[in-house]
Amino acid sequence: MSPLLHPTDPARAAAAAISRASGRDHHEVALVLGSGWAPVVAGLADPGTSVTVSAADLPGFVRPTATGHSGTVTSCLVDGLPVLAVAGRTHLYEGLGTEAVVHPAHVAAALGARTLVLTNAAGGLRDDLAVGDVVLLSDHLNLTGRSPLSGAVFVDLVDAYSPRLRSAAADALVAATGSRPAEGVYAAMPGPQYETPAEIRMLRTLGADLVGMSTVPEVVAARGLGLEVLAASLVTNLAAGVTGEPLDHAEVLAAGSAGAAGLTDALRAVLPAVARA
Ligand code: 8IG
Repeated sequence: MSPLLHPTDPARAAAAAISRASGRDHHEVALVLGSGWAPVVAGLADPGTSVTVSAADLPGFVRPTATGHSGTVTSCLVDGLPVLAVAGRTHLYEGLGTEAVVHPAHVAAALGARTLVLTNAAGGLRDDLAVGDVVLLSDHLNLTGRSPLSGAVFVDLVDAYSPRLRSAAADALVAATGSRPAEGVYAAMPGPQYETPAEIRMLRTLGADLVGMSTVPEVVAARGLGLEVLAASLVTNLAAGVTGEPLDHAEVLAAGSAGAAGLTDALRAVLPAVARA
């Protein structure tokens, strides 16, 4: 099916600049690294294949404001596969609009990527989730009240989180880490405040397993652009009211960094697997 959306002009310009800087005009997979995942860029690339551009030097990217988001765009090979890794996403709560939030998805499409891999840090809502777990998203609840689409752009979101890619990623993770990742439904909240305990009870009642402030706009745009999507959350906290403890952003980020070594191995296994799937 031909896509309902086409990459924006700034995304095409950014893609052209990335191709020029890297000497690669095609990137098979684009990867967006959320909080806690950014350190993996250093260990992801096949040695000597990595070219990093500051996001600030590329059209359409805005300087990230949240702590833990570095704002770099790296072209590299992962097990021979051309990958674009964007570290430092824009969030809805920054107030810069949905276009800035979904820009990496548009750049991915402009670079010819077939697959977008989105990562984030999230609060765990389900009893069997623990801090440090990687959870593959199976679906979402868009509770942001926002859409990156406007006009009569009726994007289908059944199987938005590709079952094919989830299965390939899960098998790759079993091989790389010895354990099969859980799957879960991600609820996107506008933020930037964390939830109240009553909101957490509400989210559980609604069927959410994870809660965060990102990813969903990018998924919506990516599906409109015709990209296949894989998304993964790193559980960095048990959501407010699950433990009764207050949530601290610094502690949430520290939990993210602690898991980074394992995440590099996980992504080095998953990216080629989803590209071959
Ligand atoms: I990391 O508990 C992370 N991001 N809304 N709630 C929301 N976003 C988050 C949370 C959380 N943890």
